[in-house]
Amino acid sequence: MQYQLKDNGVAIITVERPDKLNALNEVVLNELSEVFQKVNGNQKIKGVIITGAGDKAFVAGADIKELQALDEHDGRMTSQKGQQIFQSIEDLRKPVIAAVNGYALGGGAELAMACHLRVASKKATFGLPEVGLGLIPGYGGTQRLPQIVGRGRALQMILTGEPVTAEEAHRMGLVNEISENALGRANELMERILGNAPLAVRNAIKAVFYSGSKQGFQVESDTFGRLCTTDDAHEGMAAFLAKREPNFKGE
Ligand code: CO8
Repeated sequence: MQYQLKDNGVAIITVERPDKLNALNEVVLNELSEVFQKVNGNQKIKGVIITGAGDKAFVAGADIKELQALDEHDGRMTSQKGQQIFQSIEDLRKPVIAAVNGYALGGGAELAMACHLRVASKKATFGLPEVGLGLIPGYGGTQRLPQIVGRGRALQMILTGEPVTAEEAHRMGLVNEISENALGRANELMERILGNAPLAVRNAIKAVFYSGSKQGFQVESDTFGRLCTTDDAHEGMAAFLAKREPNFKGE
């Protein structure tokens, strides 16, 4: 895995196992876990972009060779471990964008789904082929995909195991945008997001993840109220009324 922190506070994480199309083995999963713990605790990091090394794959899934050796207990534990790591990505209160540059299959599609936004290259494909291996998605795919694209489309992908093209994924809302240069576009989107008030961005991510739950509206209004008292909200509204650019400090 490669990790780069840019001057603008954006961390670029590149899953790199080129000979295996960046498939997630235990080593790579552990690296992902560690890097997201660091990202969470590092104030200098404002946002994260995840991509895959090379021009063929984002991540072609969990490593099938490792899956082959699992018994019931280890299978459950491995699934739970991956779920926790991916949950820590979704729970990060800094924007996380997947720049999907090729195959996003199985655990790779699930990794992309745990990110807040997905930008795909034209040749990207998304699929959950696990049923063809006698398995089901185990890193959150049965839960996140229906939330993103609806139950019918999710079941079609999960039950047929057939991949969808970037265009199809875009049509069904699985990817936000398609671009000739997914990483470049992910960087542009990140810049745009980071130009907004940091506390507002952070809390917007949090509030959106309560959508569909009973507390969602309460979380929204409580959060709205708290943000009303921040310096950045005072600055943002004053700047609008004075017809000038805001200068946000994240306070
Ligand atoms: N695991 C291990 N090795 C892989 C994987 C993978 N997921 N994907 C590709 N590779 C390896 C190939 O075995 C090959 O290795 P080698 O050169 O040593 O033979 C190398 O990468 C290149 O792959 P191909 O030669 O197959 O490349 P092609 O261009 O011909 O095909 C494909 C590309 C279509 C992407 C093909 O490689 C493929 O179908 N890969 C498997 C995709 C897949 O089924 N992914 C889902 C895996 S299961 C999963 O992700 C479960 C997640 C939940 C786990 C829960 C924990 C318990």
